[in-house]
Amino acid sequence: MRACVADDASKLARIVGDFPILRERTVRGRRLVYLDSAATSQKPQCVIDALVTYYSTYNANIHRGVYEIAARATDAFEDARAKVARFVNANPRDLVWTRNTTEAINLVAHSWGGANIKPGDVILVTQLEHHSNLVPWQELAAKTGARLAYVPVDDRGLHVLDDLDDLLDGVKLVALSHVSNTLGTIAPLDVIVPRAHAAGAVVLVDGAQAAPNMPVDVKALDVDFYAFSGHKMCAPTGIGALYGKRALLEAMPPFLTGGDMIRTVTYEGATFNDLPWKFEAGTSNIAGAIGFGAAVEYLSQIGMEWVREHERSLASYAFERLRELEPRGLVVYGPRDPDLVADVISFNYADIHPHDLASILDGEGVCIRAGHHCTMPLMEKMGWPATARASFYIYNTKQDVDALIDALGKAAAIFKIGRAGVAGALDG
Ligand code: 7TS
Repeated sequence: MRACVADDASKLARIVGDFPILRERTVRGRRLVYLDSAATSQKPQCVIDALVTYYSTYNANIHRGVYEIAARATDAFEDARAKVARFVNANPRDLVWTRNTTEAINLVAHSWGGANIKPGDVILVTQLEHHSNLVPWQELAAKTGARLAYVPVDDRGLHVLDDLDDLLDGVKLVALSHVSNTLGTIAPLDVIVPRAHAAGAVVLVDGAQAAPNMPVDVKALDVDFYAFSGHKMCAPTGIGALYGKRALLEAMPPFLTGGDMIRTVTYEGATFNDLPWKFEAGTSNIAGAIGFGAAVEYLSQIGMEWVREHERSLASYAFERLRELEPRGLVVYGPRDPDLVADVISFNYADIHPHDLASILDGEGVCIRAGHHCTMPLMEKMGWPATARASFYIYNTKQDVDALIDALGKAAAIFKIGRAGVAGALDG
């Protein structure tokens, strides 16, 4: 297996070299410039190797076989859990494998929510949630007769906390994203979590965009639940995790039932397994979990402080370069401050539709996302039909930002964007 990371001055070049798709892939003869890691990250060779090694040398089901490769698969699966738990400073018993963040949140909504949310209860979310941290609560509220309330965000996408104590009055659950996938806003958890607890609420944090990009310590954050996805942090798709405080997880009924999550079954009924397996019904994504373990090991070698600093400096450079296009109608949304945002920058360019922009950029080998980013209520509140979004990760460079700016220049030429940012008014 190739060593993944060097900690010398050429660290970034070595990181890029760890990703075969970035090393080898071209798009229409151009270098692949991947600026869509908020959707899913690329995978380093060590993660690919971990999958290949599992499938080619010890593929077997877990928690049941007595033979050697089954024992090895079980050890690797549980070892991966320990690695992912350590990555967020959790005890492995408190870390449940899920398919992704969405499933982790649904697990809490069905299990904890079903047992604890009653008619008239209030669930507090924010105005910038991804649909995955909104629709499960809307459904739970509709089923139980509870109500949703919203922490507002201002025009820059920053949380408005002036009325937080009023909003928290009588709230049972606060569910919010650590980092917004549309605007990059980092939530002030240090303010919200203690005040939510003081008001008697349980706090669930959607960490899909935070766990990949910054150090996360669930104990220091003192959150009750923390959900995240492997695929946004170098791991395969189809594997995610839910951290929960032990007492809450112990008290929760199973989400799905069937094999692996039971202790005993009779014709009359069943008793359930210990944590975390009580929540892992059926054959798990064994390869995915092993790949997730390899991914967090890789990220830990790089260092999450370095990841945060690297993305801060890329964001800072991108804000500076994008500002050059502002006289021609480029608008950057969100806080526009590298200290307040994580991995994403949303923007629009004059009156070019973001989907057209994304297609033109694709022609230049630059991958960005366009659309509502699964935050339709936020887009409606802000009055944006859609935005273009560039997102950065460990392997992106300032050259990638330059490639984005050059490609935006091509789009401006195609749409004849003039100085005032008006299509058809090209002024050279
Ligand atoms: N929460 C946030 C904040 C997200 O950004 C996403 C995915 C999810 C939840 C759901 O994650 P999943 O792994 O369960 O799908 N966000 C995006 C995105 O911004 N572009 O594609 C997926």
